[in-house]
Amino acid sequence: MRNNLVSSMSVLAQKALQVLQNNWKEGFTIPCEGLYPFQWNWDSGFIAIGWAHSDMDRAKEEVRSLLKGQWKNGFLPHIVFHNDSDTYFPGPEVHAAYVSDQSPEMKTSGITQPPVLGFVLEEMYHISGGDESMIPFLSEVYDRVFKNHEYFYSLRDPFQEGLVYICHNWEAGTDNTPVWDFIWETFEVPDYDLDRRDTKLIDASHRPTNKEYQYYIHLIELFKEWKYDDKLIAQHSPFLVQDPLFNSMLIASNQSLIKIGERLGRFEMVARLKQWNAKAVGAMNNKLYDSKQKGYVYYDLRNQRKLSYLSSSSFTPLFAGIPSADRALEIVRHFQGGSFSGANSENFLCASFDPSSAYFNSQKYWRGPIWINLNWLIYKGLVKYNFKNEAEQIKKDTLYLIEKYGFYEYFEPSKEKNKALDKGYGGNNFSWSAALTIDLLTNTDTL
Ligand code: 2M8
Repeated sequence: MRNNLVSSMSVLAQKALQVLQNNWKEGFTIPCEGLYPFQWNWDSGFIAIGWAHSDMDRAKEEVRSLLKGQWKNGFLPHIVFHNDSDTYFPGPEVHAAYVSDQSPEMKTSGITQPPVLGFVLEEMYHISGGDESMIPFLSEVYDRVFKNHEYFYSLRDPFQEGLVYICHNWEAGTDNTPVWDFIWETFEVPDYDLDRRDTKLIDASHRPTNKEYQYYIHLIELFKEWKYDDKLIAQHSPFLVQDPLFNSMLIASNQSLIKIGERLGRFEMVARLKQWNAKAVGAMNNKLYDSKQKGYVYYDLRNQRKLSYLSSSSFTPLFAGIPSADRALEIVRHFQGGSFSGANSENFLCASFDPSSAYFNSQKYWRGPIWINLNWLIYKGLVKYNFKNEAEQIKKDTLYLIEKYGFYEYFEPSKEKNKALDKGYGGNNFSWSAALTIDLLTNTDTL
């Protein structure tokens, strides 16, 4: 096992590891002290990759802890509340997952997040150098991750298209991307009492507005009324979107589960994964690719319309090997003197929303700033398609920002604006920024 790589790690990697160690809470890693004090679903996936480089046992424990929150029907919640904390809103009492007859003993939320676990298992195995001692662990968790995919394809794809829907902006992970503005326009919400803690901890102008939070809470209230029943949600939820990032993560995870399943001899599951996956890749290319925008976009399933906006999510199909080589070339032009790089490379890669759009805001959460997990996914995608220069560029930009400011949650894309800054945005000592820095510094990708 290639463990304890840390002794040969750079100073930056060692600082990153220190962030993970400080955020470790006996069995799982919180994303950020105060701001996010519980276990988050896709955060834990990226964090496990970081741990895998120095402490594979912790990486395994991270995954096992997340799976403790799995529901009977295979659903994996976006937050697992192993612990108590009063620094976050909305907590377990607002989510009230217990109203569902599918929820477990453990307190969890009732919405999910991008399904990264399948490919995280493959990354962990790869980081171990294909070590035999990983096999019992992979075998232990495999069926549960498969069950999560089965849940998606049987309960989140009402027209059996191969694309699954998300029913809440928090499921996307890209909480307040301007794309959701067009969904909020389609329904009204009452005034809820908001007990926000985030805006007490972080500059409120960098976070979603209270009006947006009214929508976020309203959707949770509806789901509770429907006891988190997937059929009722599919029939009535005003938010029902086929998201390019979410489906790309599921497809990448399908592919990893296929490889791992073949190694483990789970041939029936592998056959089903292959069927789902072939349909999913076809549907991504036929339905979600926008040839005018030259990128993968969003489909509003409730209102039957394409939402043709580019965000960093639009490039994540590269990670899952979804586009053809020609299409990949078309996509990558956004990084070569295109809107994301700026005509003369004015921006660091990669803004979370199209910098040429009127909705772009370089400081506000998922409406423009750079996020390290998206950069990591795009970097890996560029490597996969052999775009060496662009892959080097995004890696260089990522490490530059981290090295200059520290392990912030998000960063300013404009090079000009960065000249006047002395920090990143959002929370500091943020776990996935640290974990993926370790991976970028020690990864074995061949460029
Ligand atoms: C952010 O989302 C949470 C809700 O899940 C929040 O703002 O309260 C997002 O950036 C999400 O992608 C991330 O998983 C979570 C924890 O880091 O924070």
